[in-house]
Amino acid sequence: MERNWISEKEYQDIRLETWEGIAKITINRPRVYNAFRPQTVKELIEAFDICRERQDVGVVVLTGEGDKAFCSGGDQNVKGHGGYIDEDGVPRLNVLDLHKRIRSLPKPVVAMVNGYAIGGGHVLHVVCDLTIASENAIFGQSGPKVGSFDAGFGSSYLARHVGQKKAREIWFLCKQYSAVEAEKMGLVNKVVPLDILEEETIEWCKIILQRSPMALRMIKRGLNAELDGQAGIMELAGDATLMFYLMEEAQEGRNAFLEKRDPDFKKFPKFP
Ligand code: S0N
Repeated sequence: MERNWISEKEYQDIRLETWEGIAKITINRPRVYNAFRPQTVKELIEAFDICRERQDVGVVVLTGEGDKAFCSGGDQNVKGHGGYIDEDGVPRLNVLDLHKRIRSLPKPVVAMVNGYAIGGGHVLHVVCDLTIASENAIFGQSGPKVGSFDAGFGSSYLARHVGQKKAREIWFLCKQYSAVEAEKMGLVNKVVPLDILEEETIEWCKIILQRSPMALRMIKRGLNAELDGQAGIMELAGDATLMFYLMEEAQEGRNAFLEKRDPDFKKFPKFP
């Protein structure tokens, strides 16, 4: 089915488009298999921030341009001393900030993997909430082969998906895995032919959009909190406060203060 995606903003390295509650963020550097440079990551962070603020967006899809690659990780052409270097000459590893954004986004993020997901590109799909892959997708880490590693989400969260032994195999050997192998090891939710990849992803998104946004938000927070320590608890607790603000009980405290009277909390139920 033809979809009229609406382009939300002009970027150099990515596209941000929306359609009926779904935001699609596409890494648009097919010449380098959608490898990212600091500028790409800067734009991705901004796009995810826009998706967070937008009331009409309920789910975000992350993908790569073309049929060869989802993302091949850091752009090796701009790797210098201390990180990846753009025109400003400053070395950066700002992709870690992107990982945090994806994880914190209080809306589901679906990786639509349309080819290679390698190195830092593999980590990007690992940090997404769900992964739908095309049959030609290939997964793997390459860091120890090309002089890098991600000992953060890219290894610890990966191990939560596939187990410790498999995570160590993936990192120590730097082998590549087919979409079917990735699905078998719990790294991917579903594998479909490339020509229906977007169709299938949209179907999943449409189902997600029918679910309660607050329930999805709290589930994502809870699943993260178990792994993210105090930072995860902070986000879960922040949403509990958000819900409390919506209750008359919290409003009574604020109203009493503004009306310069004692609050009357006695009328509120003390649930067993
Ligand atoms: C993807 C591979 C396996 C595809 O092989 P294939 O099909 O033989 O195609 P190629 O001819 O190799 O590639 C096609 C064209 O694309 C260019 N290209 C591919 N990948 C990159 C890249 N990463 N950077 C720059 N260019 C790339 C090729 O050069 C080729 O161009 P032309 O036609 O002009 O020759 C194969 O391409 C491959 O192995 N790619 C490299 C994968 C890789 O090693 N990526 C980098 C891994 N490291 C990172 O991602 C860094 C991680 C990181 O920054 C980090 C650090 C700490 C914490 C977190 C992270 C994080 O990112 O998560």
